Formats: sequence, structure tokens, C-alpha cells
Amino acid sequence: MTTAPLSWPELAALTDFHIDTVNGPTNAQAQLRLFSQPESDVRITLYRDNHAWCPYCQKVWLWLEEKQIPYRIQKVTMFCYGEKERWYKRKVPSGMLPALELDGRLITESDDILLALEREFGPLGQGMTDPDVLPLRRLERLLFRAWCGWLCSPARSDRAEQRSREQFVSVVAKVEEALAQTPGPYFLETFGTADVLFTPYVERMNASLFYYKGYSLREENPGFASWFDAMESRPTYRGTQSDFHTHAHDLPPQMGGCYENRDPQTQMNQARVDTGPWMGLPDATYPEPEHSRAEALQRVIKHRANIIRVNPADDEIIDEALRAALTYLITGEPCTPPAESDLALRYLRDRINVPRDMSIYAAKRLREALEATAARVGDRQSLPLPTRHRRDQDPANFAKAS
Ligand SMILES: N[C@@H](CCC(=O)N[C@@H](CS)C(=O)NCC(=O)O)C(=O)O
Repeated sequence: MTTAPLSWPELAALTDFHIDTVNGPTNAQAQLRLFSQPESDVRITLYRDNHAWCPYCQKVWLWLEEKQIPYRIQKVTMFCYGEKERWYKRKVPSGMLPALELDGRLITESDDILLALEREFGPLGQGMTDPDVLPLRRLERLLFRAWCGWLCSPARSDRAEQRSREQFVSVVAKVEEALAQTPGPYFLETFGTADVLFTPYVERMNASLFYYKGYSLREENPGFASWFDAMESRPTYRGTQSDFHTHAHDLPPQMGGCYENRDPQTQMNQARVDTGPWMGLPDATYPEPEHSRAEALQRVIKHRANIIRVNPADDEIIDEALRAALTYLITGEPCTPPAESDLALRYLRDRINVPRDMSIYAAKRLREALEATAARVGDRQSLPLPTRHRRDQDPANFAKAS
């Protein structure tokens, strides 16, 4: 049995998903975070990137969310997906992110930002200059360099590839040792600054090595596995957390290239991340929230005008195809989209970004519905996503129609 695509008002009646972006859980959509405090208490503006791709921004973002310090958010375009806003270049001539204003004083460099925030609001657990944290900060940089060495330079031979892998795995062993120093899952006795500092790149390592090297950081290392599980128990982390698909395709332009190896596991992982099934990937292992489909539906309805406008297919075709996919998403009833709309649906499937657009499970459900609906009318895959830039994601194209 198949059903006809529901209309937009009929679809809207099937979701009551709503979050309070200002006082509710951590989310990527907010422009103001108050944590139930008066707006007059806001002393901070965080400048972070539009798509939540910048790792150094995530570090500061997570810290502010953990400390529940009221702040405003101003989003800025990264060079790799669009043109830097002139007002931002006047403020920060290099255009680098993140930046933060505290009582009108501009601070750049994420570590300096955290040091300044600690001076004003106190540390998050053990702070940046704590004798237990300093060696962990050095270890994080060591891990970062070993990751870059493996992922971001082309190996001249299988032997060289193997050496880079061994180098990375040897630093992972040191991190596992550090994680094993305390009985709990975090780097130190309790959650704190050290965990925040490791978060952005460990999340990106987990995604990129799975996709480009067939290596599952989270599954192959028990210390990392418990650390990820513990991080995912925190609503703050869940709100900033991205997924494998987003990182696999946001990292190449930011890192100047990500190089895949010839491991058959790599090909299997790439197929899984790009074309599903997305459920069960080790990018998120906490239980799926009940509202993930309703969230995906609400987010698409809200932005449907832009989603339809930027899609390469004719507006009427993608409008109906999208309603068919959303009908399937929310009712579970298979729904056939217009003939030859498979490419249009897969174009969107490939461009859902987490957490910018919605949370991890909502994105998995939406990709799943788009793919299943596309498959009813064709098996054509859209062109691979660009790797040198991501101007297909230029926020200026989305701003035009709003
Ligand atoms: N050391 C700096 C690094 C910041 C950095 O590299 N930011 C990158 C993004 S991850 C950036 O803003 N690049 C300019 C751009 O991409 O537009 C910090 O810790 O804040």
C-alpha cells in the first residue's frame, strides 16, 4: 500500500516539536542563551561559525553551556563555504573564529578565551592551568598532530600509510592510559575543562577515521568508548554534537584534504555513512529520543521555502517529492514521489548538517526517509560533494529567500 503525499498544512499538524532555544537545552539554532537569567545579565557575545563546523568554536560553546553563563551568539561565515562578513573583518581582520566579547572587550584564540572566562566566572572543574590539566592539554595536541599526520597527507606507499596509522594508534594508547588514571569515564575525577578541550577533535577523529581509514576510534578503544558514552549523557554535549556524515564532508575543505586508504573496511564505512543505513553507526549510541521524527519534520517545514529554492530540481517537483518523503517519515506509509525526483531527494539527503539543522537522530531519520523515498523512483546518486570548498553551503543563498 502506498499513500499520496500530504499537504504542508497536513504535515504541520503532525508535529508539535518545539524547544525553547533561549532557556531550554543546548541547541545550534539559538542567538541568545539565558539559562533563565535576565537578559540584562548578558555580558558575552560569542562569534562562531554559521554551520557549527569550527572545532575551536565548539570548545568555547560547550564551556559556556556547561557553566550556564548567559551569552549572545553571532554567526559568521567560514572562508571554505562563503564570503566573510565585512563587519566581522572590521572586528577581527584575520577573519578567524572563534572570537568573544566580554564586557565589550574582544578576545580571540580559543585558549585565551577560556582563560579569560575562567578569570571572570571561575574554572569548569579543574581549569586550564591546573597541574593535572596541563599535561592533558599537551596530550591533546599530540593526538591532534598524529591524526593530521595520518589523515591529511597523502601516503606515498602502503608502508608509509601503515607508519602513520601506527603513530596515531601509539598516541591513542597514551590517551587510553590517561583515561584509565581515574575510576570514572572522564579524564580527571569529575567532568571538566580537560574533557571540553578533547571534545571537538576527538569527535572529528572518530568520524573522519571511520570514513577515510576504516578505523573506529570509539569501538576499538574501551577508554574512548566510555568517555564518548559519558559525554553523550550530557545535554550540553548532545546539543553541540555532530555526526559522521557532516564531519566526513566538512573536514576536507577545512583541513586541506582528507586521504582515504585502501582498506576494504573504508569502502564499506563510506557506503554506510553516505547512503545508509545510518542507525547504529558509532557516531551516537545513546537511545534515540522519542521525538526525532517530529523534530526532523518541524525543521524541514520551517525552512521548506529555502530548501526547495536551492534544490537543483524544479520547485514543483522537489516540493511534491519532499512532501512524499516527509509523509513516509512521519506516518511510516510508503509514498511515491514524482518520477525522476530521486536526484533531488538525494541532493538534500547529502546536505543535512548536524547540529546546524537538527540533532543526530532527527537527521538519521530524515536521511533514511529521503533515501527510501528516492529509491522508489530511481537509483541515481547525486554528484560527490565538493572537497576543496563547500560553497554549495553558502549561507548567503539561504538568507536570500528568508
Ligand atoms: N588557534 C586558534 C585557531 C582558530 C582557527 O583555526 N579557526 C579557523 C576555523 S577552525 C578559522 O576561523 N579559519 C577561518 C575560516 O575558516 O573562515 C584558536 O584556538 O582559536
